[in-house]
Amino acid sequence: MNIKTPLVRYEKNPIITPETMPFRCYTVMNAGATLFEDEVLLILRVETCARETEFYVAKSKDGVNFTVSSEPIRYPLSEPEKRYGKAHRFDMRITKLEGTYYVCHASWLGKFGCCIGMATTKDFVDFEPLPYLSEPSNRNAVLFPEKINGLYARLDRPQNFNGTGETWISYSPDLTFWGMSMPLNVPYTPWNTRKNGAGTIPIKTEKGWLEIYHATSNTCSTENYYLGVMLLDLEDPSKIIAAPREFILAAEKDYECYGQTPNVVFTSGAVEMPDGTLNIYYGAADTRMCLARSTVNELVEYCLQHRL
Ligand code: BMA
Repeated sequence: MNIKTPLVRYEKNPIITPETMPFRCYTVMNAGATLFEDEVLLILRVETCARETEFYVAKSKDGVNFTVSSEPIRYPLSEPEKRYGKAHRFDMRITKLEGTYYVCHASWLGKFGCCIGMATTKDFVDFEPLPYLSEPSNRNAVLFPEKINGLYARLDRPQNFNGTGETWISYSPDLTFWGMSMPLNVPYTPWNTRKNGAGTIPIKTEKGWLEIYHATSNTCSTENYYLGVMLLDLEDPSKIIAAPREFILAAEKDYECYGQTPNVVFTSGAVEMPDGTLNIYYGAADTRMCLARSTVNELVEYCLQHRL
């Protein structure tokens, strides 16, 4: 397949695979991404061949060729983990806010279910967990890069009993107490009827917050993941200004269709490069890391031209 999209896949995808990692592992995927000290920094989700998950930092000057650290990050336990054991943490997102880096991720706390965990870091070596996890079932938390009307704001995706889930927004004065929760009414199209959840950190533009998200729908054999894009109101991001009907990325290349979980494209981070290119990093088939490119302007215009 060669579906037209406002994104351009990097021609040498995938950019990081289990085979190119500096140690033996099963998968490398769903990395959070940010700019740190003039380099693109990814926090990779790495599964060992025992299927245990750790986070590893990878750095790159050009956003394509990455050097992966040999040790996983040091990340102390939150209070619920001290009591019940380390959660299965996965899918890190990285937000720079007021000079500090905040990370949000899923924390699967055994029989209690999937919660949201958060931590701060200044150097991506030492991480300080916020003491408490969210209640289950929730994941795909993405912290906005600035306060909105004086409050921290985050998108997340609570899960319903039947496995479906929609993106919500919540606010907090202190990153501990969250409320004023409101679902985003992402219009249903045949590719996003099962789940949709935030992907990248929202990017502030004059026209609104630009957000690249994932969404799923079932075929007779698999749950397929897609990437979509939307523009949210600057003052009240629970209001969608534009959410084009068409996906911007579907699993169609071999490296997106074959692997641990077939037909998955899943983003947790994008970085605007000094030349204006927007590098969108995404996990493919829950097995390897890939790159697609666009620009913020192009995606904003795409949203506005294809608004419902
Ligand atoms: C979601 C998350 C992602 C994963 C995706 C596809 O629920 O767990 O980490 O990439 O499923 O398996």
